[in-house]
Amino acid sequence: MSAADLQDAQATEDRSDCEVDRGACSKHVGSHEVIFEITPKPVKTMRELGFVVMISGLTGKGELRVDLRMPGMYMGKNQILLKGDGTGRYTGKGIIPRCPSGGRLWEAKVNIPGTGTAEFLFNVTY
Ligand SMILES: [Cu+2]
Repeated sequence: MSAADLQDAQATEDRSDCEVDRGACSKHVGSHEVIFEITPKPVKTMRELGFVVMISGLTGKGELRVDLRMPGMYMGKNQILLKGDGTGRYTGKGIIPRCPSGGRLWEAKVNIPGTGTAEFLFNVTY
């Protein structure tokens, strides 16, 4: 496959890096493992969703902020606050709006205090 062919294939292929309908996704940020999950599945727009983030080594009872956005399109500010239970598990609820152009790719940016962010790219279902 030529470089141009490869580029074409990448432009049309699914850009998600988290198959959120199949289970939890995991990334490493600094020394932390960050596990991200949304329920119920399939993950649909315009309904209340449960967000769960588990972070190894961050066991506070404070709040964790998740920013939801569509890559390349402003869909309004959508921040979800997750509450820690003291074991590294953070839970909260939020809604993903319907995209007027039918786009399905969303990014959840998990803000980890003092460390940075973990980004998860996933598709929603209509
Ligand atoms: Cu959109």
